[in-house]
Amino acid sequence: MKFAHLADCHIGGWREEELKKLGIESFRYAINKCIEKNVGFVLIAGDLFNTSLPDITIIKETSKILSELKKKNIDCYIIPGSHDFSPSGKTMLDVLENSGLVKNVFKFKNNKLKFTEDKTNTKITGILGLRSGLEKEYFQNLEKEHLEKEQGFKIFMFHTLLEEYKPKDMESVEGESIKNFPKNFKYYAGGHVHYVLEKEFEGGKIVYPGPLFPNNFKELEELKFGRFCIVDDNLNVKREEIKLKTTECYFINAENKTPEKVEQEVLDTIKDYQDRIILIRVEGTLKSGKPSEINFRRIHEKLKDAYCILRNTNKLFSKELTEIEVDSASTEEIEKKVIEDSKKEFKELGNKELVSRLMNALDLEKDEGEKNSDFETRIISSGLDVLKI
Ligand SMILES: [Mn+2]
Repeated sequence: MKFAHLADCHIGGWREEELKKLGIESFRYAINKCIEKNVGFVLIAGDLFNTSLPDITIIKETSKILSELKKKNIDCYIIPGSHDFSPSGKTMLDVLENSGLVKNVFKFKNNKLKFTEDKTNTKITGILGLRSGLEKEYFQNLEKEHLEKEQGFKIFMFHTLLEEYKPKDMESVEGESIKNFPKNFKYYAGGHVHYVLEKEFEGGKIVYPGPLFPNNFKELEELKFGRFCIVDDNLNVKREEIKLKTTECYFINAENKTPEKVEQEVLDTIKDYQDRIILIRVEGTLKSGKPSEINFRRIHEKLKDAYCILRNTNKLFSKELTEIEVDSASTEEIEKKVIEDSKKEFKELGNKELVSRLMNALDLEKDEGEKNSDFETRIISSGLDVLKI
């Protein structure tokens, strides 16, 4: 018996259409592979979708792909992840479950978890993931004895950061200790932490497969492509790599250079870009001018045969803007100080009051179920109102 373990598919993520498409294509690839390899069942350890109420086309495609599994009589078991819930607790996964495409194995009542048994006699259960690690409460109250005593090949699914195995960039985040997990399971199918891990635990294995497709710039940089696992009943974990496109990463040091020089350096450095995902990270403090003066439109035109170009300029600064010292405490005070110190930067806007009013007008939260495009329109018109345009 073999089974597949996927996690963090984040279908519908990415703003760029090309990458959104790769997200869903990675899911299609993985499910086809599961069918081809004749797995007994499929596990998805949280974050199937990127948002609780994904776009209708995303739901349509996803359910079509899942129905291929169903046709082959391969069951798909899920737990909801931190991205799968709206603030009021709604999730699209309920729709998929009601239509018989997936089975949610998080069945928790009176501090007890129930097992779901697959036709391969595998017994599966698990605890969902919530935002900010709020699933902690379930782990604390969980009665483990009956879970540990249950006989047979058992799988525990979770969507939680493990205190004992934190990746470097999550060291300050509080996780859940593996000590609070029920023991005597053969396989612990993890999700949530977008990295690859495999550890022995009490005669079983704890595995994070990594995201099915990288979900942001940094993940694309580090992981390059998505992946999942196929596991056999001897707990041999085979990593399946989903290389639909080649990702090329470029680092450009902008320290003490002009925007024109940086632009030229980007163009001179990037050679192989045909049909590839190109990541450009530019860092440093410019000798003169502003980051916005680097003509990325020209770069995009020159590299138009790339599959997709992404840039990261989070650590690119101009001299004028780097040296604002703020020691005030409240957000309002910090904003006031920054506005005061940078007023020559936005002299086009007129006065300071206008800048703070504009900041307030743009400080809107997306409503539950509001479409991205509607949200954008609302923000833009709110800003235009202030500017009286
Ligand atoms: Mn995730």
